[in-house]
Amino acid sequence: MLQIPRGDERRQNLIGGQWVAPSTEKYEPCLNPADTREVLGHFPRSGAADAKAAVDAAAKAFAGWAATPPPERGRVLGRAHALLKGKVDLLAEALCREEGKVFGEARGEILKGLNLLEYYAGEGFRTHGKTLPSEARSTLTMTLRQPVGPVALITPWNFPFAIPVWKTAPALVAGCTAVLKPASLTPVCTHLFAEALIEAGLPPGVLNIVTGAGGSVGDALVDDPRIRAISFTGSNEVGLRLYQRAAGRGVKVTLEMGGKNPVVVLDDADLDLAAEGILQGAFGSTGQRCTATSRVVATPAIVPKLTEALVEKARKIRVGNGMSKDVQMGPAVDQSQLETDLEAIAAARSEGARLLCGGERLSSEEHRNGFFCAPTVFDEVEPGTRLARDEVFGPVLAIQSARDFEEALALANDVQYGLTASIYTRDFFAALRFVEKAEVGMVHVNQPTVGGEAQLPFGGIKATGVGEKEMAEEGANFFTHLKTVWLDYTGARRTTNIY
Ligand code: UN1
Repeated sequence: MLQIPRGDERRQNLIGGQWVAPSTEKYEPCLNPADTREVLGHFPRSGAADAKAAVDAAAKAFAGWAATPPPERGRVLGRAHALLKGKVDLLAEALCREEGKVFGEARGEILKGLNLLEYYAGEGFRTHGKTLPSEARSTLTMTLRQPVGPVALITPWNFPFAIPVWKTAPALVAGCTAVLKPASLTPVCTHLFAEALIEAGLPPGVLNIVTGAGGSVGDALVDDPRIRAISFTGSNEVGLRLYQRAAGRGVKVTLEMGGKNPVVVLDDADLDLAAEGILQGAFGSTGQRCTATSRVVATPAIVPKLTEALVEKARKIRVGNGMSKDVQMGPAVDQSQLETDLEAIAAARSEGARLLCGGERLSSEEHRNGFFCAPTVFDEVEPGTRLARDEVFGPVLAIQSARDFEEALALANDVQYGLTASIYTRDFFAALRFVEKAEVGMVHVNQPTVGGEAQLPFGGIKATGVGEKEMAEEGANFFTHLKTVWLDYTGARRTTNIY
């Protein structure tokens, strides 16, 4: 029976199929960032000993789970999907209240997580290697996919349901056991997901959950010699530190980190379509999305009208508690993220960008108990300034002008990140040239920069991504290694030298 935790409720870590108290005996409250008087339970602030106990459980469960036929592993995910499908509104409410995104967006995230569960449930039937020809006669050569072992999954606060699902489901269907560390700020949806998996018949120890700080729990997981792969989504700073630690042990890592995603708008674009898409990308999820639109690069004939439309619409966005029906944008996730947003705004002003709307914390009666920043738009954002290059992870949009398509493309690529990019144009040739030349892992034409689909590989290049893409077949492949097999059925001494 899934329920959103009550304020005074204590949740525990999931280790070896049991909910157990942390060795530290410490807990921290999960607060609603739209109204911090609202508490969604208290969650363990665990330590390294709890991480170790979780790895013990994952290591113990590995042989049995790896030997379970893949279709059977997939069926567990399928049953969890069936259970959660009837709970979309409850899950969306939990998500809205723990992370702050508005109810409609929260619902969208839950549905996306469910699509991923559905997809990976079927992947149990499709996990495959290849048969390939051999140089030798009467020899069958092929590859087998085998689970790498127990793995660590470290997830961020901004997609508290979809990202835990998109790492856990492929790991489990691939035959790995896992220790999942959700972000300390947003553990609720992860717990509800785990409860559904248990009810669906997931054997003890196959998925373990430990909440706590990255510095203690995360590092203990990354350093544990039994953890054979690590999947991380979060900041560049943490991701790269984790990568260095993991490199010392030579284990597989996939990192999905920052973005500074541009939307290029050419003179011939459909203005309304472009404005809508940009607003959705920039202010949806309060801009707290690695795929968020943080830059607009537009050519001369469309810049004035586009800017006017964006500012007019941004001013009208209703900001507030995402559980209220007419609210369109929620809060920053916590005080620290709000400060980051306000610092980025101050830096942009001091570097000469022109503030067109927003730019401040909202502090009226309905905003007083949350971390609300107004939707903010700047133009005259010079290349090389912080707002042109650094990820904010908040509702702050930078508009830049470009002479023509070539300059727009150059500006679009002029950042360290490479997650996603979009172009609005009716010019087929410009669109395809952008698809070819945009230095990103995912590109959209006449669409916002955000989003992803279960069956489509997700991830970035340059400073955004390391390792295999997530979701789709690639997402499950990361959790396997490929074994190459020669089966010789000549029954005689070999004459062909295959070496
Ligand atoms: C989306 O845009 O729907 O952390 C997904 C993030 C990304 C997920 C974005 N890993 O924002």
